[in-house]
Amino acid sequence: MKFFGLPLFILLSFPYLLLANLSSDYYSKTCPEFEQTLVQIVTDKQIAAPTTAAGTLRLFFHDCMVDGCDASILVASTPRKTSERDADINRSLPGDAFEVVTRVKTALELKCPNVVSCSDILVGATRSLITMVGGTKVNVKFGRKDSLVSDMNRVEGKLARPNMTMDHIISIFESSGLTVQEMVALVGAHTIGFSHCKEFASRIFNKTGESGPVGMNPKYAEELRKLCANYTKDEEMSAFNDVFTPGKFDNMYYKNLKHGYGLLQSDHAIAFDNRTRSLVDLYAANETAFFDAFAKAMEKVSEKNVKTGKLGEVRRRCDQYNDYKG
Ligand code: HEM
Ligand SMILES: *[C@@H]1O[C@H](CO)[C@@H](O)[C@H](O)[C@H]1NC(C)=O
Ligand SMILES: *[C@@H]1O[C@H](CO)[C@@H](O)[C@H](O)[C@H]1NC(C)=O
Ligand SMILES: *[C@@H]1O[C@H](CO)[C@@H](O)[C@H](O)[C@H]1NC(C)=O
Ligand SMILES: *[C@@H]1O[C@H](CO)[C@@H](O)[C@H](O)[C@H]1NC(C)=O
Ligand SMILES: *[C@@H]1O[C@H](CO)[C@@H](O)[C@H](O)[C@H]1NC(C)=O
Ligand SMILES: *[C@@H]1O[C@H](CO)[C@@H](O)[C@H](O)[C@H]1NC(C)=O
Ligand SMILES: CC(=O)N[C@H]1CO[C@H](CO)[C@@H](O)[C@@H]1O
Repeated sequence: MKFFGLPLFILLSFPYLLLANLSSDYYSKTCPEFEQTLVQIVTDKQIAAPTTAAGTLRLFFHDCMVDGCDASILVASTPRKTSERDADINRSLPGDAFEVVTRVKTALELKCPNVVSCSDILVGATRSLITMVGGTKVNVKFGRKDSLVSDMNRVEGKLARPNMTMDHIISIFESSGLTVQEMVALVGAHTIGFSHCKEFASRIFNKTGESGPVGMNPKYAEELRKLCANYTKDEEMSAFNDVFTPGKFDNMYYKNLKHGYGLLQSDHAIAFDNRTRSLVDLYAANETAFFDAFAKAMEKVSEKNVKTGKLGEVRRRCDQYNDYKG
């Protein structure tokens, strides 16, 4: 039976084009080498550049919070349009994370051209890197398409900043459909990686509270002041987010917060706000509880709002739309 020349079953299945339709074995027939190639390249990269894991996890989060995981953050700006990755908040996203995605994409284009999306590569790489640095297994699915849009102006208000109030931060997560509990679990990502001095300078240089600057452990604050002494001249100066186990994905982040070793104002605040404190206590006491909550929340972030079917494309180059004309 035909209707305007289209088989009826295509019309009837149209609503499914609008629904996320992801699966764990999405590429098993179209690109059987997908998993093995991705894991190999990501592993090599992490060994050569150990900051890759944290950088990639942050890149994943920033991509997915703005219109779903769709690789919109990977698109380069053009003279006519400033893309997401050049929004102010993205300026410190690290080159290693972009590079690991590009390397996987280049390898996969040789093995199965035009099949694997850049957004799936970023999600898969993030999943593998988390376990590589000691973290939990996250069961991510595949089948996302890459966005046809990337706009700097779509970023504002979708990502929290360290100097925001807890009300504001919670409302940002809630407007993305994430609960307070999911927020506290996700911020546990700050168990790895680092922050530039300017992100916490006002805590260590300006305000002084009872036990050191704004609740910070005084010795810790002193060390940070030394480390960041020149930060206005040298913008690269940074400190580990988790001062005790900086490269390991564990629950040390939450333990730190209780004792004034939270680096960002927002980190410190979640250990003392009524709505979040009991969750921080739970994750500090029970790493399994943290890992379970983190994995569930990350799976949710990786699936919400994604584009499948005709709502996106499989980009040939992660930094350009396929119809890019220069
Ligand atoms: C309250 C919400 C959050 C705020 C205010 C926040 C803010 C920040 C800031 C300011 C930095 C330092 C960036 C730099 O100086 O280069 C940072 C780093 C980082 N953030 Fe967050 N973040 C939040 C939540 C998250 C979440 C939910 C994730 C992931 C699930 C995440 C993952 C990371 C990672 C891995 C780094 C280290 C990046 C690196 O070492 O290159 N953050 N965050
Ligand atoms: C959705 O997934 C199912 C099961 O894998 C598949 O049969 C169907 O063709 C998919 N639909 C679309 C629109 O991708
Ligand atoms: C928070 O930080 C941003 C950028 O770092 C700055 O533009 C803004 O004025 C700050 N807000 C407050 C309330 O300090
Ligand atoms: C400290 O406060 C002063 C005045 O409010 C401001 O000009 C300066 O930039 C602040 N310094 C830091 C490190 O935040
Ligand atoms: C800061 O800069 C001064 C002069 O440029 C230099 O003597 C000092 O060693 C620097 N300190 C740090 C911690 O980099
Ligand atoms: C926390 O909750 C208690 C009791 O509900 C209340 O008295 C207190 O003001 C709250 N503190 C903050 C910082 O909201
Ligand atoms: C830690 O959390 C896990 C997962 O929620 C739970 O099964 C376990 O009983 C908890 N352990 C303790 C000691 O409370
Ligand atoms: C990694 C990356 O693309 N960073 C860009 C973020 O934005 C600044 C400012 O526009 C660019 O210079 C960086 O290249």
